Amino acid sequence: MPKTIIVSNRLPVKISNTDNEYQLSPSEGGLATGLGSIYKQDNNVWIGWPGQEVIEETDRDTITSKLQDLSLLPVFLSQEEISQYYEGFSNTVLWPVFHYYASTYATYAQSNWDYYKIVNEKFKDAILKVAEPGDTIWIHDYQLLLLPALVRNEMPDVSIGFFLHIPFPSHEMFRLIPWRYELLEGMLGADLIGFHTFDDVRHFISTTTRILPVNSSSNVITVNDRLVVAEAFPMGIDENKYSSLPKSKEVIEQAKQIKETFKGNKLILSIDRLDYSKGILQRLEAFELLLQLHPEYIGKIALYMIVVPSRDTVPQYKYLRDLIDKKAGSLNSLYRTMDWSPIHYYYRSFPIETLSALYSSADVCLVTPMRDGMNLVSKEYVASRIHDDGVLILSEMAGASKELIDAIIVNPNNIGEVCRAIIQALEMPLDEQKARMQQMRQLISKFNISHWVKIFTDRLREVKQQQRSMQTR
Ligand code: GDG
Repeated sequence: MPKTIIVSNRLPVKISNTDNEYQLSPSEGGLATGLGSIYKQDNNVWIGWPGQEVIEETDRDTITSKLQDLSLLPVFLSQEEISQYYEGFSNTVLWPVFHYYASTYATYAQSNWDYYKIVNEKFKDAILKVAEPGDTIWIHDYQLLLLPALVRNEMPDVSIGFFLHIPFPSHEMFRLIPWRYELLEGMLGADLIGFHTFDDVRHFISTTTRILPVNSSSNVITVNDRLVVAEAFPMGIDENKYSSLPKSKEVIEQAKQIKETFKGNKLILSIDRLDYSKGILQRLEAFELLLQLHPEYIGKIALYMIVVPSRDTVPQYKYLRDLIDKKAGSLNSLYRTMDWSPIHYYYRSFPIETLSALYSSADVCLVTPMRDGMNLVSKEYVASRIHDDGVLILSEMAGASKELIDAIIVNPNNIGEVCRAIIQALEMPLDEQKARMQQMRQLISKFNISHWVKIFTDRLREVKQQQRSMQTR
C-alpha cells in the first residue's frame, strides 16, 4: 500500500537524557498536530533530525528503534553538520535573505553551502531507504530546498510536495545568493510548491522565470515538460486545542493568578522566538514612546513579554538578546515604581497551559514582526478568546495579516503608528472588540490545521493525476 513520507529538518519529538537513559516524547507543535493524522497512520513515516545536539554512535540504534515505535525515522547529524548546514547556511544565508535582512546579516561562506548540500543528500538517502514507487513525499521548509530535486532524480515518478514556512523574497533579494540556480532547481523537483501567501507565490514565480530558463503560465511552471504548480496554502492552527484549553481547570487557575497579579492593569502580551525578524526591539521602542507621551498610562498597563530562546549559538542572535535585555532593563529602571513594573520580561519557554492562560487573560496581543511567513501566535491568541473580547495588533508584514483583517493592522517600522495602535486597543469599546474577534475566530476555526493538511494533500494528488494524464496523451 502506498505511504506518505513527511520530511522536515526537525522531528516532532522531544528527547531527554536522564541517568544515561533516553526518553522520547512527541512534541506538541502545530505542524506535528496537523500531520499527526497522517504520519501515525498505516506505514507512513516522518523523517528528520531528532534535535538532540549530538547523539553518540553507540546510542543511535536504541534511539532509532524507540523512534520507530512513534513512526519516526531519524537523520543523525554531526556537530560540524549542525553548525554549517543549520546554523551556517540555513540561518545565516537563507533565513536573513528570505526575511529581507541580506545586507545586515547574510554571509555567504562556501563551506556552509558544501555542508548544506551534504546534509540534503543525507536526507535524500534516508528517504530512499523507505520510499517506494507510488508513495507521496511531503518536504518542509528552507533547510531542505535541494531535497525535492535530489529525490526526483532517483525516483522520477514519485509524488513530491514542498511547503515553505517562511516568506519567499522578491527577485531582487533572492538573486543575491551565490547558489541561486541550484536552490531554485532543487525546489522545482517538487510537483506542488506551497507558500503561506499569494505574494510569496508571486515572488517565487517571477524569481524562477527570471533566473532559470523556464516558462510559466499563471502559477504553473514548465520544467523539461514537467508541470510544477506553486500555490498559497495559509497554514492554520489546532483551533480545537486552543479554544478548549481555557476551559480546563489548570488554565482557569493560572488565569486567575495572572488576573490577580495584574489587578488594575491592562495586560499587553508579546510572545516570540528570539529573532531579529520578529521586531522585538522596535516593539519595545513603541512601548517606550507610549510611556513617554502618555504618562497617564503609567501604573495602569503592563507588557508581558516572553522571548523564547532560539539559535543563541548564532552570534547575531546572542547580540540581539543582549540588546533586548538592555532595553527592557532600562525601561523598567526608568519607569518602575515600588509596586508596579511596566515590563515583565521572560527569556525562556513556558508550558502550553501557561501560554493559554496568558492568551486568555491578555487584553491586548501585540504581534509586530518585521517579516513573518505566517505567525501562529496571532492565531493562537484569537482561538483562545472564547468570550470574544480582547484586541489583536498585527503587523502587515506577517502572512497572518492577509487573513486576520479585523485585527488592528500596523506597519512595524512606524513606531508612532504602533504606539497609537496600542492606545486604540486599550481604549476599544467592548462591542467593537467582540465584533472584530468574532469574525477572526470564525476564520481560525474554519481554516484550521486539519483543513490546511487536507487542501495541500488533495491538491498534490490532483496535480499528480493531471501530470500523469498529460504523459499518457
Ligand atoms: C515559522 C515561521 C510560521 C512560543 N513560545 C512558546 C511556545 N511558542 C510556540 C507558539 C507558536 C510557535 O511557538 C511559534 O510559531 P510562529 O508561527 O509564531 O513562529 P516561528 O517559530 O518563527 O515559525 C512562521 C511558522 O513557521 C509555521 O509555518 O507561521 O512565520 O517563521 O505555536 O505557541 N510554545 C510553548 N511554550 C512557549 O513558551 N509550549
